[in-house]
Amino acid sequence: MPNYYQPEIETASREQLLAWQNERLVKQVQHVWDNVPYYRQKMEEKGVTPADIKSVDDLHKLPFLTKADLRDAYPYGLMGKPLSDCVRIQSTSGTTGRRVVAFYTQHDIDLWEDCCARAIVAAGGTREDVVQVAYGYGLFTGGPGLNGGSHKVGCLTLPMSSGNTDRQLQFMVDLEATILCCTPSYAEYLAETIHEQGLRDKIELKAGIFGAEAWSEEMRRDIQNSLGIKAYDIYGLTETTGPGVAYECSEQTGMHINEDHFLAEIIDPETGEVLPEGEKGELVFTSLTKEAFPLLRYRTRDICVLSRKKCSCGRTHVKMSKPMGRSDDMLIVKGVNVFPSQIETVLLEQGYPANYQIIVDRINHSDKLEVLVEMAPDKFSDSLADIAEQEKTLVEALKNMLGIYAKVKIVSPKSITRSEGKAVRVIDKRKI
Ligand code: DLL
Repeated sequence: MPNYYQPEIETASREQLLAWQNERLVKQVQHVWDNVPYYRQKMEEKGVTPADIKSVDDLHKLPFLTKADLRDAYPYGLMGKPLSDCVRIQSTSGTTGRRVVAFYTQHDIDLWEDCCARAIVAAGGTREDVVQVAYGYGLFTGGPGLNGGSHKVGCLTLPMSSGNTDRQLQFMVDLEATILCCTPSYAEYLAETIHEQGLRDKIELKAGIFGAEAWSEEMRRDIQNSLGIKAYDIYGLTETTGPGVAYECSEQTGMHINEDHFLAEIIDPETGEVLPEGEKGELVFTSLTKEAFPLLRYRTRDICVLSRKKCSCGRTHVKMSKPMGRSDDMLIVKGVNVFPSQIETVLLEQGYPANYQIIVDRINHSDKLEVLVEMAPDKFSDSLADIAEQEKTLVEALKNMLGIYAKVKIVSPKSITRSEGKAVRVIDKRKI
């Protein structure tokens, strides 16, 4: 059984990593030039040829790819291999426009599963573990990615998919699952149900690998306390394979990017200018090893910060901060940028659960922001005056965080729909 902690790669020196990246980049650019006419044309329009790309230092010369390009080229226009070499597709849910369909050769799947295996190992996983995969299976990359990674580590894998909460808990208890993989919002829901059903002492979980949506440090604390586990973040997107592009280690201070497969840049989302390490901006990925869907300089729209600070786990790969939400998740309310994650931080800091709904509307030509939040059990009160006081405190805390007024309504426990996959926190009525 291979060991998916790969110190020769994961703790490689910066020079060694750069050497791999340089070699792979040159090869990948040639592969794309030869096989993806859509991107070749973009390079030609910019006056760049493969001969101009000799190392990572030349990356900035390449054109960006955006979600709009993916739509333009849908479904087959960005493929780097003939269909006969491909064995799988995965796809996004298509909530923000046309679906993204990504293609994989068997080699692509192997490398993707290696990346997910590294994530499981970094969360303490070994072949002794029982991994409950409660991400959706099917077109969504979450289930298949972690499933494959878990097999590679040699864990006993429970391919639960998302939903059917009672069945999840039955298997979790009966098969003594030790690692739970799902969205953080579903982890919250499972934790809530575990407590309601008095199962807290019957579960053996030690770790969770949670991602696919933005979640705050406060939510991490909440889940860790309520399940008695360590909660690790995992990041990825369909366009770049799926989960496992980056994952957290024991330090829990950001996610190591699998730099031997993905080159990361941070750019200014307005100007496209590459920003120095430590500055906040849009994350851009170049896949160095993918064959079937080899995206170069793909703009993720996720806003984060990269850091090369030494990590206590020994891994040398660059770390990305938790994405602060996608640039297209960002709401502009009365001209002010509002990220749902900022609202979540305030609610959890004030002791409310992570069950909330953000409603934005435009009434009489003016934007209105409203936040519905469930009453916290330990703050429960029947007194309207008490509730009004609690709402007032939240309004003030939100104003401090966002700089604008948000109406707050405290609603009954369990009245906001729970999520089994990615939570839908925002209803923007201005777009309906
Ligand atoms: O969500 C892949 C995935 C599955 C990642 C399971 C982790 C775990 P998509 O459906 O294509 O793929 O959505 C990708 O989700 O651009 C981010 O905006 C967001 N996202 C993914 N992971 C995180 C995370 C999967 N850990 C989009 N924190 C990305 C915040 C995340 N946002």
